[in-house]
Amino acid sequence: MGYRVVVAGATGNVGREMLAILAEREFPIDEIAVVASSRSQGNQVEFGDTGKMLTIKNIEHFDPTGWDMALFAIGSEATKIHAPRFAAAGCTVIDNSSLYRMDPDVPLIVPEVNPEAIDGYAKKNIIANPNCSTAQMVVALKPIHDAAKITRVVVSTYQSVSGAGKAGMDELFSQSRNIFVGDSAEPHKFTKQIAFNVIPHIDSFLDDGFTKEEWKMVVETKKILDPKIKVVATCVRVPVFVGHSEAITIEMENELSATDAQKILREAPGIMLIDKREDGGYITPVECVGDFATFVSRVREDPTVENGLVLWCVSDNLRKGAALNAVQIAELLGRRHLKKAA
Ligand code: 11C
Repeated sequence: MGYRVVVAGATGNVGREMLAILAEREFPIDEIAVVASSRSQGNQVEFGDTGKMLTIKNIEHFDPTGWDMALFAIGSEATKIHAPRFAAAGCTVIDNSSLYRMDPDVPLIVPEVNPEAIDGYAKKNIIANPNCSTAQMVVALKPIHDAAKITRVVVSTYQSVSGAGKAGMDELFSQSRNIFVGDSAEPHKFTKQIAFNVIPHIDSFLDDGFTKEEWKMVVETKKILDPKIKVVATCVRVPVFVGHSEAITIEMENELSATDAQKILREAPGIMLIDKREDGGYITPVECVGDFATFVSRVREDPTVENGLVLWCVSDNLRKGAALNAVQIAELLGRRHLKKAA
């Protein structure tokens, strides 16, 4: 016996990936419903590559009673309206927005890192999925933290335009083309030209000069991995369609050589170590698209501190950073709590 599953926001980048990954991983489903705003009502989406077409229903009129779980990818405003309604009807919400991530009554889960935290989900019947740049970083940090106790992390990100939705991808495509043919490269979605450029600004600015994206990496890492770890981030948008990259500098309480770190990372769940120390012996974002793994390359010792490592981490932001992590949470919820499927 399988689950009755709802995907909310099935027309967006993340919602489409959720459907694809549910199908790819053969998540046990008895019935699936796709819901979105009234604008998309009646449109059809394919359930992954199964050939099965699903008709989108209006979320406003959808009754979640009797549905086991809903994967939400609809943004914070719509989530605020619908997540409590679904949760109260007994349908567990796995939410990809930032709305509930720091709520103490809502677990923020990366299954490779803090699976046990899901046990508190029943307080609100909502489970939060982290920001994409946090998710891949904590997967890479977890085995190193277990081995040598991380005290401080300095991270610079190189984030793809798909993190800003389809409009971000369209802007990179049209600006690149326009620049080639001599047309206007005026920005609309981003604050500056993104084609052939990089922008050190993701999400809104806070009073201390950091951006909200940078703040999320700090507070979400503390909630998922360890509240004692100090994190400072610089988040940058780069002209890449899919795949976020991160240069991560780590300080630890105990010594851990680069060779030992490589060994630990090679064995760690969710990680693919590609680290050959030769031309091309590392991963780049175009190579990780469509993959489930968090890739780690260029592991080396930091000679400027007593116990330090530096590494390069790349993952498909629409998968591990969003849809895959949400489906892994659904699998974890099923295994630990619902126990319905065989
Ligand atoms: C980006 N990380 O790349 C953002 C997208 O809090 O879930 C995801 C924002 C979030 O723009």
